[in-house]
Amino acid sequence: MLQHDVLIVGAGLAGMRAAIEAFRQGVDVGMISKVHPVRSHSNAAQGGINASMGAEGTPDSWEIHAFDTVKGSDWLGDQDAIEAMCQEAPMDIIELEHMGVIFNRDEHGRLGTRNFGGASYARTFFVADITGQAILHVLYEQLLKAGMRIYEEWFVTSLIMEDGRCVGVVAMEILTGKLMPIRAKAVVLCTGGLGRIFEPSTNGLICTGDGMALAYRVGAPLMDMEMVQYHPTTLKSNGALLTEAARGEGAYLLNSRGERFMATYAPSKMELASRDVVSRAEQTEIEEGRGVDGCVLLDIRHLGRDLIMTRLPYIHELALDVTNVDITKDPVPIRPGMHYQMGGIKTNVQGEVNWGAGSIPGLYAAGECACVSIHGGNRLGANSLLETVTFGRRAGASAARYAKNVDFTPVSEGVTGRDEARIRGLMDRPYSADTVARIRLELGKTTNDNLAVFRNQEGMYYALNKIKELRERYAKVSVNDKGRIFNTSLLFALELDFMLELGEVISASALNRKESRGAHYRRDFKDRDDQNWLKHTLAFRGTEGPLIESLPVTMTRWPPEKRVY
Ligand code: FUM
Repeated sequence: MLQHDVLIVGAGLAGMRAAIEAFRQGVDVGMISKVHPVRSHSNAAQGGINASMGAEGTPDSWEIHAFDTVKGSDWLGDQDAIEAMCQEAPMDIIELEHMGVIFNRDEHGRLGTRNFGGASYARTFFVADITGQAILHVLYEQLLKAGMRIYEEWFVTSLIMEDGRCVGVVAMEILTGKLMPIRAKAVVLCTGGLGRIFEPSTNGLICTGDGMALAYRVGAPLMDMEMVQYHPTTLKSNGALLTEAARGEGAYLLNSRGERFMATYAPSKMELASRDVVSRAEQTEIEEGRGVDGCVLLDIRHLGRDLIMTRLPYIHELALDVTNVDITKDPVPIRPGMHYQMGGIKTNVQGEVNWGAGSIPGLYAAGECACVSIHGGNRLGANSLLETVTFGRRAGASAARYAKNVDFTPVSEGVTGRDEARIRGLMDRPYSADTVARIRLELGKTTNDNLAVFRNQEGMYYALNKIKELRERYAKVSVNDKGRIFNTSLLFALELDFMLELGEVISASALNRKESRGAHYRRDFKDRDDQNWLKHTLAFRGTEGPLIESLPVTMTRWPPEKRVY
């Protein structure tokens, strides 16, 4: 039987960083990914990665970075985790640089930074507007150097549990369609986000929430799943991201009257207020009739062609390809679009799946699929790459330490039986006119219409009920491609099962929180209510759907304040 001391599921930045750290601890590490590692969605991260290194001429410090993050989170982030990340960030960036990431340099040859939203000082390190891609490729080189086993294009269908501990995974080799158990002393979930539950989304088609669903199904709670980030600058036609770095470099947001409307909503930070604030401002302008064909305008022209082509070449190409707008010459229409899930599998700062009242020994999580919780109600741009690296490293180290102290648990080959039956069920059903693609699209439209920048009770109920209906339809749908070899229709069907369950968790968590905080803005409860709602949402899997509980927020040194930009 295949086995590893530590098995990492997911090969984006969190997964790669976890794998490198576990390998350094001297244990046998395997990594499994449903795509080739450098096709992981971290590849799409554009603007940069945050760390406060006390930039010359500023009083910036890790404490100010931490405070900005707490404020960005609307005081829902856990301050112990935020402190750990901001303190360790400089070391993590320097290590990436030493591994070979060619970060931008300033005119003195030192690592140079750019501004980003919600930050008091410029502390975002970057590689033009392809920062995620640059880091991902460098970490991949490290994995190749280490020579660890990478299961490319394998899809995990379930976690193997024994006496409440996670002892491996069942996975399908996509090439053959064969299901196999992989035994592991520790499993680290680093499977990224769930963006494609929404349509459109800035996320790649592969972002289907797999790890969150896998953990949820074995009893782990999903925390703060109502906190879904809409990025202020996405293209209308396909939802593609135009990086916040454009505004960091000085781009304006304009309404149909040519006004920089952020002056009304965030007079001191303007276009660089936090994302929830900017997205709500844009949506208000659009809804009140000051939009341009369902959008507002991002105007970069005044930055000049040289700067655009040096620092933002990728979005120049993207806007030209997708909308036929040359951003050196014309403003480009943009609007808020689904970008990131702040919530996820509840972990502690060591990456262990642990919620105080319970834990799953042997199971770890890091990156977007996890909720440690750095981002609380709203993530600051460029804190996600940082989170992947810092908490990927921490989770990899903890998993390796754990693995050194336990033995492998016997796992029978028959453990694949339940998943095999599930797959046979999908394949053996007679031809259905209803399709996986149709259900997925309806799911995406439902969430995007009802769980977006502005929410209300009626819309969220509608979403919850509609998703229940979609789950009933899913139970009757068939996979019409009956082969097992590289059957992407089967893969999409398995992903959709995860997505529908998570859509239900998002809707139920959102309905439960009766206040507005961060990205969760309710028109029927417009204010933040610290007295009743300064707490995390925990969703556990029940037989009839999510069971909602709560958990206190960890406060260290920053009590709640009014949040203005
Ligand atoms: O706008 C961006 O470049 C996105 C960065 C992020 O989500 O952190």
